[in-house]
Amino acid sequence: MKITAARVIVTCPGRNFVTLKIETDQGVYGIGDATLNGRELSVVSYLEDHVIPCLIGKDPRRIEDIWQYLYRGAYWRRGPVTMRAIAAVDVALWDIKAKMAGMPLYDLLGGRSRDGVLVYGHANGADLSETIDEVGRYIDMGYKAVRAQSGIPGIALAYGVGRGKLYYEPADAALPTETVWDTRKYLNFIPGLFDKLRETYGFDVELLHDVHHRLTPIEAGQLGKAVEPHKLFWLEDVTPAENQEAFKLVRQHTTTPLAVGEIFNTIWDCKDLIANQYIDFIRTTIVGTGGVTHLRRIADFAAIYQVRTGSHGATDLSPVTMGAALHFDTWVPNFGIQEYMRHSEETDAVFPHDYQFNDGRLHVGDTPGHGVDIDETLAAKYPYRPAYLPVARLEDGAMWNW
Ligand code: CS2
Ligand code: MG
Repeated sequence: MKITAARVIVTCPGRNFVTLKIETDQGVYGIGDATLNGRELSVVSYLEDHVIPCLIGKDPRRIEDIWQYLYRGAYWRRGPVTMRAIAAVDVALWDIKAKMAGMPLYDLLGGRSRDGVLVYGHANGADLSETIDEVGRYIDMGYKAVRAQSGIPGIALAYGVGRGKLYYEPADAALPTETVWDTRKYLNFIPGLFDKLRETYGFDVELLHDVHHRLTPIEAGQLGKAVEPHKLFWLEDVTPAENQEAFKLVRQHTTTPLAVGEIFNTIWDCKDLIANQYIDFIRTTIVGTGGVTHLRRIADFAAIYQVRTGSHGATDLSPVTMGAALHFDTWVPNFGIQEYMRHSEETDAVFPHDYQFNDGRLHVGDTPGHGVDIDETLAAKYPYRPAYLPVARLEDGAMWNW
């Protein structure tokens, strides 16, 4: 069996997506996602100029060998562009293998561990009262877990707010939007938000919150401590994690569960966080960390330390990643939760899929492969539009983490 062709399809049904389609001499094809929000075209070039020429003629059944070839063989290891390109190839090859086997991907991975995949939705409001109402809206839709992000008094453009309720999308402009951050205002506000949420909805619903890398370790410890009475499912990205050791300090100060990993590329980015049990949930995802082949390694390593998965699932992860992730989640023994920011109707139409939301969980179908396709005719109607993620500055103008 041979790979005969591979193509990159760029489409913008409301937001940009980069998709790889690999074709074989047996007529079976596979689809992988390579979207890197705000830096899409660099992955297109990496695939078209440097990966696809190496794939033609290779046996698509040799997933592991192709993964190692692209990882070790580049000499230049890791990084978001490389690992997304590898992920797209890897997911397309797993799709092909599962189709050839006539099995849904979760079956090929080892079979079902659970009936459905617990997901959390992203409720957001411009202020406290709107955020409370939005969380209620998600609970009414059947969600058992909801992430709450709110506008902060005195902060003009807070992370996670506005630009769409069900379809939140931060990459909003042809050049980066400038936002202003103030840690004091944020820390003064957040515990009160969770007081109100628990008072209104009780303790049965799981609540989550994303700090989006804004705090220092000791500030993160303060926040974790302040929200301990609210029993959060997790606090996410409390501080940047390039220095994994930083989480030791946070951990010393709070029992609020910690999640991190959406910008990690490999197991090396989370090795110490996991082995030292500084975190409770690892948020690496299929598209971010070299596909099913590598995510599986991270999950197995995390299982030894009772760290559970909580894969990133924002709107910039295409339905292809979501489909593959749900098969992974259906199988992986140490599953925690899956993020699920819904895609727009335009996006869903370009990527026909068989997963469905029901009673707080997503359920994969039994279509052989990962169950997601691309309608290329429709995709061609939505040309690429440059879109950047925002940047953040402090009130004195200095750059901060967005
Ligand atoms: C986020 C994302 O989903 C999340 O938890 O942190 O909204 C993130 O900002 C985007 O994926 C960036 O593209
Ligand atoms: Mg996040």
